[in-house]
Amino acid sequence: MSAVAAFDLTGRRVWVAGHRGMVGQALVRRLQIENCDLVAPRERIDLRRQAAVEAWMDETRPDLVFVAAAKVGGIHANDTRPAEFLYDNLMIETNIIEAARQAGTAKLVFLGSSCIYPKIAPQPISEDALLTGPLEPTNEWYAIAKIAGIKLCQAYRKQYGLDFISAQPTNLYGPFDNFDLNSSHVLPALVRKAHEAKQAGADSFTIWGSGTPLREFLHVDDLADALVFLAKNYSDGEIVNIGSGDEVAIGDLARLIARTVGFEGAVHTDATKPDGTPRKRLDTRKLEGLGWRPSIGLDQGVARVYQWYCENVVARETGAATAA
Ligand code: GFB
Repeated sequence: MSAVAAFDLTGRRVWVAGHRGMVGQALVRRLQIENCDLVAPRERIDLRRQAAVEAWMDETRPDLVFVAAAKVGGIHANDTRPAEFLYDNLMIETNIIEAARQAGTAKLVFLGSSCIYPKIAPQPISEDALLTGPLEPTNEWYAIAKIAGIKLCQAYRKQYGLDFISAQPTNLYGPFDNFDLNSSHVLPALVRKAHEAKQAGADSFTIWGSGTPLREFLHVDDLADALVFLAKNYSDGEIVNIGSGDEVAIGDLARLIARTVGFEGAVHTDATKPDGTPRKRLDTRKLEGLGWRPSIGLDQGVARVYQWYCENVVARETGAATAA
């Protein structure tokens, strides 16, 4: 691991691949306070198409690229759409990384995921647990694609001497998350479930699985800050974890969200749904050693997300229903 002379963002052309997603939008917000030149395609590009990605990169020649574009989803989406999670992610990352090489991109930051680590790993999970055991079956497709992306960055460093790095975030949440109950991650799903239960005057809502799995949650604004920090200050083939230390059992998360929403009923569990990995708390000592720490606690972050959900998702859905 090494920190090197800072990569100065001043005047650099920066492309956030995936700038319409939750992570991409957070990165764009964060980069707006840097003195850099953000570039983005006017029309939507299908990043799974090599020719389209190469044409865009050739035209813009960004100095710095964040690979925040990915096919993402919660446990059910991962488990039921394995081909999309493997194919789309392999294509997106391969196209961007190779096109960055061709375009002479000076620095690239690839986003992996905590699900790259073995299902059963010593906790907290340190970076060197990668490829030491079998993956969690519900998301091995996504994990294999993300591991391939990490290895591409390492291979491009080794063969071409390029400053391509990769970071592994823990479970994320924040504004512009996906609140669709079939495809979302747990936190936005429970915000919707608790809100709708309250609105309906229901006496309970139901969470998937046993409620006992532990998850660590990081607000996407903290993630974006950490990614910009790494772009500026980190240059090494070794991967870096980005976590919060905010670990909670899913049942307790449901109760925290219920309190935030003001729902006073019960929380039931549904054992027919998968639990996924029992625990995946990240060891963040490497990132802390470099000098970065998160600043948004889970209670505060959940309150902010609930407000965003009401002002955006609920407002839009209510508006659409009224207009119909
Ligand atoms: O966030 P989540 O879908 O993904 O689920 P993973 C986390 C835990 O919450 C699981 C439980 O134990 C779920 O069973 N859960 C309870 C629910 N109620 C719900 C609900 O209503 N919706 C959802 N979605 N979960 C993902 C991977 O795993 O983690 C991705 O599938 C990615 O590939 C992401 O790596 C970070 O944490 O289990």
